[in-house]
Amino acid sequence: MRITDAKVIVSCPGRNFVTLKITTEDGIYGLGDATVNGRELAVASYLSDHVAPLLVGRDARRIEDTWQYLYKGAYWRRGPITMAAIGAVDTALWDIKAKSLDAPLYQLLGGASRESVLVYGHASGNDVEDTVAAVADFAKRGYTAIRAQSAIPGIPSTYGVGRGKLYYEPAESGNPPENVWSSELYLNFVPRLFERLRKEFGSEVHLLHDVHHRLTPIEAGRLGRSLEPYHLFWLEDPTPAELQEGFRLIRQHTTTPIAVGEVFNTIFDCQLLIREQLIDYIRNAVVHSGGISHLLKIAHLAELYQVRTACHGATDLSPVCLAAALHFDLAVHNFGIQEYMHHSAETERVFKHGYTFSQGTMYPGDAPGLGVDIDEALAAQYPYQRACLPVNRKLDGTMHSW
Ligand code: CS2
Ligand code: MG
Repeated sequence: MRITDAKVIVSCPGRNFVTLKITTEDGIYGLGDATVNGRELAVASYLSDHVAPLLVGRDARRIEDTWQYLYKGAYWRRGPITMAAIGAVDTALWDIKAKSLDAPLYQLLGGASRESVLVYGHASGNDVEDTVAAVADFAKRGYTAIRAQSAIPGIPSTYGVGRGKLYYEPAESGNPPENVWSSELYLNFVPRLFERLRKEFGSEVHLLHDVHHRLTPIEAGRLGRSLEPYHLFWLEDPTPAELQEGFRLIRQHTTTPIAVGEVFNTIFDCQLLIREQLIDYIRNAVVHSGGISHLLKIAHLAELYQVRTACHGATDLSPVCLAAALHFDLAVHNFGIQEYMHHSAETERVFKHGYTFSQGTMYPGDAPGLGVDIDEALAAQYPYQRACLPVNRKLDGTMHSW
């Protein structure tokens, strides 16, 4: 089954997406998401200029060999751009293989381990009561797991407070918007938010929160301990995770479950966190972590240490990535939860998919392959628009993690 074409489609239906389409001599084609928010053209060029010419003529069925060929063959290994490009190729080849066998992808990953996939939604508000109302709205929509983010009194802008009700798109056109941050104001505020949420919603609903890389390990330990009375489902990205051993400090101080990994791109970024059980959920995304093949290796390592998967699923990961994640989620034994942020109406028109949402869970569908397609003619009507993620500065102007 020779590859005859590998095409990169850059489109901006509501936000920028990079999609790889690999076609074989049999006419079967597969899709892979290659979107890295704010750095889309870097991946598009990596694919078009350096990878696509290597794919034409290769046997599309040789997924693992192609992965190793592109990973070891790059010499300069790892990193978000390289691994998103490899991830797109890998995902597209799995799509082709499943289509050629006339089976939904999850059937090739061991078959279904569950009936459907638990997902969480994103509620946010401009203050506590606004966030309570937003959580109530998601509960009404049938979500049983809800992430809650609120603006912080005294800080003019912060992560996770969406511009729309259903989804959160942080990238803005032009140069990076500048956000402002105060860990002290944040640490004093968040426990009040979750005390109020538990009072309103009781103990049943799963409540999640994303710190978004902004605390030191000891501050994260303090926050985790202060939130223990409200038994969060998880506290996400409590501290920048380049220093994996920093999480030992957090673990010493709190039993609040920890989720990390959306910015990771290989198993090496998280193998210490997993082996020492410093985290409870690993968040690598199909698109950013070398595709289905590498994500399976991460999941199987995590299974040994009772760490569960929780794939990143923000608006800036395309429906191609979400479809792949849902097949992965349905099959892996140690699945935890799937992030589900709605895409814009334009995105939904460009990417037709078979996945569905019902009562707080999702299902990938049973169409052969990923069950997702791209309308290339419609995609061409949405040209790329330069956009950047915000940057973040402390009150005194010092650069901080966004
Ligand atoms: C967030 C994302 O979904 C999440 O947990 O961390 O919104 C993240 O900020 C974006 O994907 C960045 O592009
Ligand atoms: Mg996050």
